[in-house]
Amino acid sequence: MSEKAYDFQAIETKWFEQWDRAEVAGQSLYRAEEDSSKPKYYVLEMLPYPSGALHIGHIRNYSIGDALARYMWMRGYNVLHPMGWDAFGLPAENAAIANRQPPRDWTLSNIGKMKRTHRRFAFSYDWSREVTTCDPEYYRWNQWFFLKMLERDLAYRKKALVNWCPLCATVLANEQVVDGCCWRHETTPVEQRALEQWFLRTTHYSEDLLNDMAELEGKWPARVLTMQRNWIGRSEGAEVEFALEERAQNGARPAPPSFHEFLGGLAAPGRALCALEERAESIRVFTTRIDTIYGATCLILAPEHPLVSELLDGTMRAQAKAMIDARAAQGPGDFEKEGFATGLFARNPFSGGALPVWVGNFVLTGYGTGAIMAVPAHDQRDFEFCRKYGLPVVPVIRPVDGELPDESSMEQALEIEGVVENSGEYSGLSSAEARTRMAARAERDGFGKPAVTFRLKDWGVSRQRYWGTPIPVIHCAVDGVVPVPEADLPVLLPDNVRLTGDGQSPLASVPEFVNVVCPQCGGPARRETDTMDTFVDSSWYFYRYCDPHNAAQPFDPAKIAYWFPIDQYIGGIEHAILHLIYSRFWTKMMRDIGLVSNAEPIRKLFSQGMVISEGAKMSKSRGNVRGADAVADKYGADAARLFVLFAGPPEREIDWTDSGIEGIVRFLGRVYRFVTRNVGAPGGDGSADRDVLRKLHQTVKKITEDLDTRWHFNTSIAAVMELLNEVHAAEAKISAAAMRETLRSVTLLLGPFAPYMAQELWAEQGFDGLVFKQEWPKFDEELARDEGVEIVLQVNGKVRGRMTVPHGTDCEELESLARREPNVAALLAGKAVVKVICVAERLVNFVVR
Ligand code: ANZ
Ligand code: ZN
Repeated sequence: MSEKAYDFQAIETKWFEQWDRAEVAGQSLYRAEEDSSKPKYYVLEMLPYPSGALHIGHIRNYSIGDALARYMWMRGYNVLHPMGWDAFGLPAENAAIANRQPPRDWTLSNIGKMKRTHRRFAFSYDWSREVTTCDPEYYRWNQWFFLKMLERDLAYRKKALVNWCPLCATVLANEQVVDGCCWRHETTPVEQRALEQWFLRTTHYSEDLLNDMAELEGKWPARVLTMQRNWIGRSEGAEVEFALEERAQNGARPAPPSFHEFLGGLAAPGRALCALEERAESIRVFTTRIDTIYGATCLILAPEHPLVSELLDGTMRAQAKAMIDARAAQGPGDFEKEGFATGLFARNPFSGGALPVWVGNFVLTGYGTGAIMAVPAHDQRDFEFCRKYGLPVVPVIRPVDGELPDESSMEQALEIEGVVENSGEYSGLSSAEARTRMAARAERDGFGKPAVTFRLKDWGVSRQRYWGTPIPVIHCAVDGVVPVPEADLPVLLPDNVRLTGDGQSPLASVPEFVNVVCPQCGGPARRETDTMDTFVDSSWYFYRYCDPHNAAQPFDPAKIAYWFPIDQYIGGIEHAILHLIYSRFWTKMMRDIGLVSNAEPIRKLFSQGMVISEGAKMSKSRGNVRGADAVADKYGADAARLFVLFAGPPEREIDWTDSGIEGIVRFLGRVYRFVTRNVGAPGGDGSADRDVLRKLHQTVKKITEDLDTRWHFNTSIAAVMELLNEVHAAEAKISAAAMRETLRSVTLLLGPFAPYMAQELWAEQGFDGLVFKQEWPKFDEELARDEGVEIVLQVNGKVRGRMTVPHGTDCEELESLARREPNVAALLAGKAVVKVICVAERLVNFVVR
């Protein structure tokens, strides 16, 4: 054979056409086996949103998954490697408004384009399992799951705040709120409106979601686990009930106690401060520091707290409402603490003191009980609030080896665990001990209990949008909310819906969709017009891949039992929280329905780093987006794949540079020319065989171990480059047999990373079949061991000894090692060395006088 130039276009086109013909004929090359005796391996990359084009960041994600899939095939696994489309969502709707193209058409045409790119890159997907979430065959199961959750009280409806633009007269998604204003009306502040919304009870699984993370330890990135832990946010503490004091008869409020009365109350537990009768109402607070309860100086309600509307007058209700609006407009982040006194008082069940009840903007609704006891001496937020409004600060915790701080000189809260003081019978106890005893006492006396609270909230899934899964319920004036009977699924999303963006909820304007007959009473009823959050689609799509065409169930549980859990999931860190929490929730729900037996969907998770371009995140506005097709046109798909794997460790950010990929193209050219000129060549004398084969087996060993454990694709590829350099240098001295083994192995080693090149070289060597269906090369431990090389030691040309040194030891180093050999050292003693003759890897000869 004679050397050929590397023409990636010709090579990639040739194999693409050949492989694509098989694909079109329905003989997917990468089909997972249904009934296999091989061990299974499920490798998955996060499915893309069909925005229209893949960029080089996507290519990185898929190249990692693809390398792994191909490698596992070569290692003899039955590999499942599917791909699909997260096809519902707002961009399709916006594009439709902008170009008057129906969302379905826009989405499907984008999918077509992106799939072509996927194929061109030769990603090894089993396309017979493709899942498109906007397909009724898929989303009907979203609806089915929704009904199952409704039956189990895991789906429910409640009023919740949504973003509302008064000019659009419509609900806005969070991402449509820009600096507190509507994205289309930049000077119109977004309001919060309470609408009936559907929720999924993720909080039912708070404890499970947290505890089952033990199983993921070491298999998921630590920072993802930390983010999830914080998101779930378990806090242990106690709930305590503070009885409300009765209002004075004529509506006048009792005068607040003087500070001395207040302290008197503290000092004498149980003593009533005001001679007022207690009413049944009370305020329940959640605290993690019940040990500080003698230092509580007021109670603070969230402005949304039910007592605000129950007990307060119109002026105060309006004040609370203004607080809610201001906070919503403000969004997260630091804000000035504000509050007002309600005139109500509540009794501290431990000290008996009467505490004023306030409303405060920093108390959150939906966390704990939505009310707190403020302990300004020991909680910084409370300290700031109480100082601002002149409320007393009462220290009750001292450092173990220190004094109780002096209230008047405190400049900030003393947030410590310590020894409890001024706390009646609990004085002198450690914080921890006091907490246990106080919680027990609260429980015994019926005014509280130990309690756990979670930051995790239920998942609001209602979207006032068109392009999503219709929520399968019907509203009837007689029967209320009526589930759509299972037999009537799917509730089809109507086509040809006018999307004007003028503020009308799109489905509400389709009478054929809205007007239905109530399944229970047969009377006229209205269909729900909200659609589901698209995170629903991505919460279980990977189960559907296992049985994608099942028309009777979401999937056959037996198939899940074989394939699950996913062995390796690969995706961006931006999905560390929501997508993965929802997926874990969905699995637990399906387990409780009896569909799956695994508690967790994903055994191992990998979050790849971003690809930036010229030092900046890729974005349209910067004009530095590297489209996958443009890169493949210019450099080839193999080069693009190798680049994203080679440019750095896979978890790190890498920078796209033209010079970087040009280097990769040169490397591929060298490989190609080397192999083509040596295939069938007569071969050299074999004097380099031993060294070359050692290097080859070392390389196979290194790459195998890298792929099994560390995924250092970059160092794996570097090892192939290094091997090639060495073989190149010894080219003329390699026997034909050793050359054959070397070329074959190098080809297989490249298989997972550069599939076109590998396939071409495979064929050039006269082999049949697909590279990824070949067995991964084995290495000979013995050969791979670097036992070093034996060097002959001479003095004046006479052999005086031998020594073993590492391969590649240079002459300078050889000389100094040789001088230290005892025999040589003895012979050199007292003599003048006139010359040192050194042949690397062979001998050192000292010429002496
Ligand atoms: C009294 C107290 C004294 C508190 C003290 C802390 C320190 P984590 O750990 O985050 O769960 N809290 C309770 N519900 C709240 C709500 N809805 N909005 C704002 N704050 C709330 O925090 C629990 C603590 O946060 C609770 O313990 C409560 O303040 C406050 F020296 O009670 B603590
Ligand atoms: Zn009815």
